[in-house]
Amino acid sequence: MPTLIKNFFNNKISKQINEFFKSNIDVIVFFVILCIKLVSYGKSISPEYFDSSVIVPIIASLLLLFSFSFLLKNKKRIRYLFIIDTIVSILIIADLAYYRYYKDIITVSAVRDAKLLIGVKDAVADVIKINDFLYLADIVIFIPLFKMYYKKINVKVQSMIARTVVFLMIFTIGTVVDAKTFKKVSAEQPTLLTAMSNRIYLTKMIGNLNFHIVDAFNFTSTKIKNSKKLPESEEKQIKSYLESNNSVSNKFSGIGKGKNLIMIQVEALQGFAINKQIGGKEITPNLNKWVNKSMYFDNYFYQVAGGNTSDAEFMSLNSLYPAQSGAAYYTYGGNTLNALPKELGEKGYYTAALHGYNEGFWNRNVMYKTEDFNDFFGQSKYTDDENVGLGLSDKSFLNQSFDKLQQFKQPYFSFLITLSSHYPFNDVKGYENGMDTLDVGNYKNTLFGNYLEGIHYTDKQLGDFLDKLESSGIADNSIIVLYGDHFAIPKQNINDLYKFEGSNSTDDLAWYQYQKVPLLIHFPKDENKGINHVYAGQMDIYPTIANMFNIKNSYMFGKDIFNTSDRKVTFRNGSFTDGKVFYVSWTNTYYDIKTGSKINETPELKSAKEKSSKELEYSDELLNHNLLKSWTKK
Ligand code: GP9
Ligand code: MN
Repeated sequence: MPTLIKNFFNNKISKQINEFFKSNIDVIVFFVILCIKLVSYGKSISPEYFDSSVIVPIIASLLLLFSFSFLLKNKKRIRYLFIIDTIVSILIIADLAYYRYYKDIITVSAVRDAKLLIGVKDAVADVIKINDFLYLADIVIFIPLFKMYYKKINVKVQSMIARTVVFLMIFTIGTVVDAKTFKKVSAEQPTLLTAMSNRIYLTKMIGNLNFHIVDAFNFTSTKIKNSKKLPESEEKQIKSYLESNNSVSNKFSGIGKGKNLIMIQVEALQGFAINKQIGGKEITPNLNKWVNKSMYFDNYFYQVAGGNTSDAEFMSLNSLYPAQSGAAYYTYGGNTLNALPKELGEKGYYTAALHGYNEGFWNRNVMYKTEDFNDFFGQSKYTDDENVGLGLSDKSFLNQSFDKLQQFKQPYFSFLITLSSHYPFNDVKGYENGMDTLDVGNYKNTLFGNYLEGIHYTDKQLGDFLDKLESSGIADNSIIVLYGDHFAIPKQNINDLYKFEGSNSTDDLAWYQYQKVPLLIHFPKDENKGINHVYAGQMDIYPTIANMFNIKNSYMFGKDIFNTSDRKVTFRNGSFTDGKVFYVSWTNTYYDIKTGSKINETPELKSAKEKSSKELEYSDELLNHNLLKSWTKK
């Protein structure tokens, strides 16, 4: 008897499975095909890119897409599958082409800003390969096949209830698996999903399809957020606030007139490394030498947010605050800006950005057009002859950049961004070239120790570059600005830094005091050298340069660094400091910098706090509503 029941059920189940397959063969075939296409895309963009674990999110994203097909039947369903297949296949072809050119993944904002990539149009034909069209071949073959299948075979359509159950099941599995993947990514790199800094890596983690969904989500949510029109009175308020904010000192006004401007943004150069020793050797001997020949600012803060390096660039070139979330370089790629290169360009300067890494990284290929650089020398303009860490070594980058600088028409503005001293600092190949090594003792093979070695390497390359600027006579006719982009030692490793510094306090104030990056301004013949202790930050460099080069830009939130009255550094999270008091926003606490102790809020401090958040809000409104577009119309 039990066997009879078993057989009965077995037969029933196998019959049902059979029926399920028969009536859903179209969904299954398209599912498998798209899986193959997405995996093959992953493999073909570069072997090192492909990691077999990406199959899980690929399947999850397809499950989500395909689950909806169960709600449809017959012709409607085939049409849905056909549309999905076509869209995904075209996306893959576009991604492949974009990758061949930019070594990056296409985004909605890149498509929106496509007009900025006009020079690239000619290259489109080169980057699309005949084989790519194989991604569309199945559509041509399978559509008529399925039409025939449905005509010939009498497929029993499952009931609406059965199909809804299947839909719910598949949709849930897809969502749960995707949610798990996203959770893992956010735990590893908290801002990666919103800032999308490293798109290749993100695609590797979540799959191509999920990447595009997240990207579209980010794009639309900012669009919606910004679609409200700003009341005219508020626009006026922001405008007049900025116009009155713009008080420059008379010091150094016009000192740069006719001179080149060479600006070097150094990857992860932190202030604590300057003039320090370990194992009897200076960590940054070359920069220390140049600190003594320059005007050196030892209370200069990085103010970056979700856009990291790109935020440092954005602030230094625009004196506008970074985006509330994500990276300004993505969100505001299509804005009108009065960036430093644009203003210097209008004064007859030749302007160029130089960085030996993927052109598409941080959306630089788009943003440098928006900022009006005449040229961008990215990875493809450099000979890839030596690698450290992420890519082209600082040694090779700076050597090749020096040769380029010598060819530039003067006066020029050259903006160089280094790369080798990038997290996690564990590639110290540069030492093979007979460079003096640093003995980091107990810190050997720790993140902190690796950083010291890494920044020691970059210091050497910067020293060689600066020395060449000097010996070639370029420095005599240039103002050189050098600064660090952001922290190197993350919060979780900060104790090693405290230990190294012998710092007893480990509170938020202590942490903030280690968020300084060096700023050096070198004048011809080492003029104006000396240490300046003024509290300032990355928002202030453009106003300072503007004053030195006679640029009139009334729409900057920072202040000329030589204007000593009313100094304040506001951070994206609302924290601020005026050099006497430090306000830490996440605990709503004020510290007296001198004594290190907490102090109560006074009406003055409260209004300073409110002013900082007002400023951040104004900057957001200005960018979200692209106010500079109408304000700068001639
Ligand atoms: C790469 C680089 C690194 O182009 O500038 O950016 P980061 O990860 O430091 O923000
Ligand atoms: Mn960086």
